[in-house]
Amino acid sequence: MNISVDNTPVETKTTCPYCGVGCGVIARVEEDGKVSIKGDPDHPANFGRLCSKGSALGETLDLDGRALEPQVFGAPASWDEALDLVAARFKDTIAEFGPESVAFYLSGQLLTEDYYVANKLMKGFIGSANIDTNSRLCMASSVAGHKRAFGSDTVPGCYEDLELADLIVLVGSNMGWCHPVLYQRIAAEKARRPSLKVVVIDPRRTATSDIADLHLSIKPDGDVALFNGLLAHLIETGVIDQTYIAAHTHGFSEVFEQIMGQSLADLMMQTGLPAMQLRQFFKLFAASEKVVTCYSQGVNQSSSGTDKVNAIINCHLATGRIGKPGMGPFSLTGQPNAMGGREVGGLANMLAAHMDLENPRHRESAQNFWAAPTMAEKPGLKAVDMFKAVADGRIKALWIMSTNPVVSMPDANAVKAAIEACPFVVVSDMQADTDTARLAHVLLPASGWGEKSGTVTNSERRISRQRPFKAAPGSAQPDWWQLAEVARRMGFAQAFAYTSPAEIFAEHAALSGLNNNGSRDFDISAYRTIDAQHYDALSPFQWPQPLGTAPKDSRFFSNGKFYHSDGKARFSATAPAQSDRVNDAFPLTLNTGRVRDHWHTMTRTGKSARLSAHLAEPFAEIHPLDGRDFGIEDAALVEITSVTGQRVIVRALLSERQSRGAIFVPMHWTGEVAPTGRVDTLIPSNTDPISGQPALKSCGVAIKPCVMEAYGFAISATKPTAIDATYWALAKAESGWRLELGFERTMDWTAWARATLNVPSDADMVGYQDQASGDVRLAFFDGDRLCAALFMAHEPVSVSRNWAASQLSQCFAHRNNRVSLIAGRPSANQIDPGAIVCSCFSVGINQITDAIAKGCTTVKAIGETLSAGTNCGSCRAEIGAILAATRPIAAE
Ligand SMILES: Nc1nc2c(c(=O)[nH]1)N[C@H]1C(S)=C(S)[C@@H](COP(=O)(O)OP(=O)(O)OC[C@H]3O[C@@H](n4cnc5c(=O)[nH]c(N)nc54)[C@H](O)[C@@H]3O)O[C@H]1N2
Ligand SMILES: Nc1nc2c(c(=O)[nH]1)N[C@H]1C(S)=C(S)[C@@H](COP(=O)(O)OP(=O)(O)OC[C@H]3O[C@@H](n4cnc5c(=O)[nH]c(N)nc54)[C@H](O)[C@@H]3O)O[C@H]1N2
Ligand code: SF4
Ligand SMILES: [Mo]
Repeated sequence: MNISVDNTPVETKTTCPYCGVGCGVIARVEEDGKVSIKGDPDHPANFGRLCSKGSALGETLDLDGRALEPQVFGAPASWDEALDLVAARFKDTIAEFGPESVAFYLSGQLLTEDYYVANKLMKGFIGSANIDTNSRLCMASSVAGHKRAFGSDTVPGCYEDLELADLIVLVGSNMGWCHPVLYQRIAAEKARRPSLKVVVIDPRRTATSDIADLHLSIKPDGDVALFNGLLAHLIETGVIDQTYIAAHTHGFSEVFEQIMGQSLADLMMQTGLPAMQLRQFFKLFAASEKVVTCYSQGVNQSSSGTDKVNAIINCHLATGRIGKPGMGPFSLTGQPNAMGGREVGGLANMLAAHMDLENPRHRESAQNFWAAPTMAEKPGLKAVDMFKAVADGRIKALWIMSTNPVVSMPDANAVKAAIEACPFVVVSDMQADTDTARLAHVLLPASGWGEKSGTVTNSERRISRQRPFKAAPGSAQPDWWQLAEVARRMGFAQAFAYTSPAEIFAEHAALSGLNNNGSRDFDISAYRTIDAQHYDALSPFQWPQPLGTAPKDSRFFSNGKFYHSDGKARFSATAPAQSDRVNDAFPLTLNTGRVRDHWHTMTRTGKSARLSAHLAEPFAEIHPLDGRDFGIEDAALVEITSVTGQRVIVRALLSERQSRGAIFVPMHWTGEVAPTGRVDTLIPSNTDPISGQPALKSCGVAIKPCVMEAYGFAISATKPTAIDATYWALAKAESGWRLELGFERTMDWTAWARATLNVPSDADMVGYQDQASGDVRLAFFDGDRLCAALFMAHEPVSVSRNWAASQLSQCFAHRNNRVSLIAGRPSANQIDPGAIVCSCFSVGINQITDAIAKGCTTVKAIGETLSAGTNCGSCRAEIGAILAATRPIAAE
């Protein structure tokens, strides 16, 4: 903990644990123990800005649900008991069935030091490469594409390029919601320099498209065809750089053969885009020397993910637009340490320090350096295959760390069944009740953000420190410590005698320089002897930084030199995806991804009421015409099925932002908070043949209305328990919880409410029941305080959610307030904020439309009146959209 000598709280500089932008954060533990958070003005990723998730970090640090002590077969245990058991079971399994019978499944949210230790233990000491991570679901296609093109997994550019570019193309990236601070940097630059053009390529019109000069609503997986079409256009119009191609690349003629001669009609068919838009995009790209193409999961998570990456890179290589200020392909990393995981070789087909597992010289170097007894010699199982091997019994001991595969893997129920059947499962997590942690034989409590110490690397290769500012609760321990303790108990004491992350970082830095001499891109050997004090003080720096050099901001490939043995880059011939996923039985494409204010499986963002208010239940975004065709109304419940045989039930949101023939369902909802909302149960585990990354954005599904006998909404001061309903979705509210409900049969609602909402037996009940309409309204009071309320109806209930949730903190001494609560709407003197738009200041849509009616005509004016949009800015696009939609009415 950081307490200064005179006992006043001090500020700790650390890094945000969410997305790959890697913003610098200043955390301050106040005297009352609360943690206040602000952006670090000196951090080169964000210069003081934070998005809604980053700003709310202080609200996610409570102990609710935290794993506080080790558990062995469901019972509390000491660390010694737990670690001895893990080591013994792994050792015995290896002795009996060989090293390939065990596996680690890790995460891009581990710190580099955790990751380094895990990789060293598995690849050098256990002697298997069965170590894979959720980065397989995230970055694998980019890694494979980079290696194919450059001979190394290198992101060439840096964030500054976005401010130097004349054209930014965002492909399969909802940057406005998923990399918000980078998006704000672009928006600010565009406001300053309107000649900067932005093109968004995404089947949906997202918040990101709101600053786009051109939005291409591409057909799912039309990207390879589009970029091949672009390359053909660049060739035909003489925009390609023949000198660059000749001097620095190989393979152009094969690609040329493949892509030329395609008709426009064909291209229109494959991309689903009108000729005019295609021409507009091609011309813009051709005319803009300084172009950055950013891409994310709409590219990577596809059965043609690697080809998409290479089709994009081909266009940059052919024009020589790479490695120079304001230009280049730019893969946006998702997780805070997706990049760091790749540095330590955290995937099944990599070695450490960007060395190749299949290169005998590299293996030998690593083995000597580690003094390792037995090196893995062949690639291990990639995530999807790893869980298949767990299912069929080839893997008998599995350690899952910092990831929640029961929610996030495709064919999630098959993954769940595999874990359930596995003879020995260890889970290290901060939370005790995640869908995955519940299945652990041994649960190891991990210290989390704010408690642990180490480094992360962001999308622009910048390494920053995560520093602790509070003690870990219970007996939680960092992941590197857990791994090193098990390694020692397995007999590898000397190689894992670490006492601090600083020692691990120094070893990692030393390995990066080993026999390197510029032959590998990743080299941070300048830090190979760093001591604890300098590690503590380490400022963010970009790699590479070889021994004897000072930190400097850098781009790769500015000299036209790549990492294939001949120093040249490669063009790759690419093939458009086969679009055989939809058929008569499953006629719509299921697209999945993220929402603005939640992080993955919500184990942290779900703790913040502010973040939960933006979108409080799982939903499917459906085009209104598809809604009409399938008989689905806005706000109704919809049932989604797929070839996996599973069904998902979520709320329908009809929106013209969605393209026809496809629906979008977010990935965030879990068995903990909305059991019918686990969208990954629908997605079959098809993968990209090169990268092994699953196609998470394009499975065929069927939809139909899910008609319930009764619908409900509840608020409760205490966490509801044992929820018996067909559909439910639980979210945190200020002072309690909110719960959406759907029932296939009616019940005794009073009894249901008392049991589920934990109503004290002596609470006062106020309510009414209308037999004809089926409306039931019940509220329970403990003195002047509201304990719980339940609103039931035959139709989806039209109670103002955020207003109702805010009632949990109100005083109910006055009878009128009780009546208005039962009526489900505010009395005349109260304001109903409506659905929350700005989560930083909890400003709802009704307040915004009210401000518009009172004369606010710009986003800025709304900011000045309500503060909305003035902190992180993530909601500015939505405020703009509300203004646009409201203007005609306001003008009347
Ligand atoms: N708020 C928030 N931010 C996050 C995260 C989070 O959980 N929440 N997670 C982080 C992580 S780990 C990651 S990986 C990133 C992901 O960041 P993004 O990749 O930006 O996010 P996604 O929502 O997964 O998908 C991006 C877009 O791809 C589009 N898409 C789908 N299919 C296609 C296609 O065939 N072609 C094209 N061109 N586009 C397509 C989708 O419509 C979607 O809008 O976000 C990071 N940031
Ligand atoms: N349908 C669909 N599925 C997807 C995606 C998609 O777009 N669509 N995206 C995929 C992508 S890109 C990703 S990255 C994955 C993410 O999916 P997951 O990795 O499964 O999701 P998280 O919720 O981030 O899981 C992190 C877990 O680690 C815990 N944790 C946090 N900090 C620590 C720590 O320091 N140590 C330990 N031991 N535990 C910690 C958290 O409590 C949480 O349980 O989902 C993938 N799945
Ligand atoms: S953009 Fe937001 S989530 Fe991403 S690192 Fe910055 S503050 Fe964190
Ligand atoms: Mo990710």
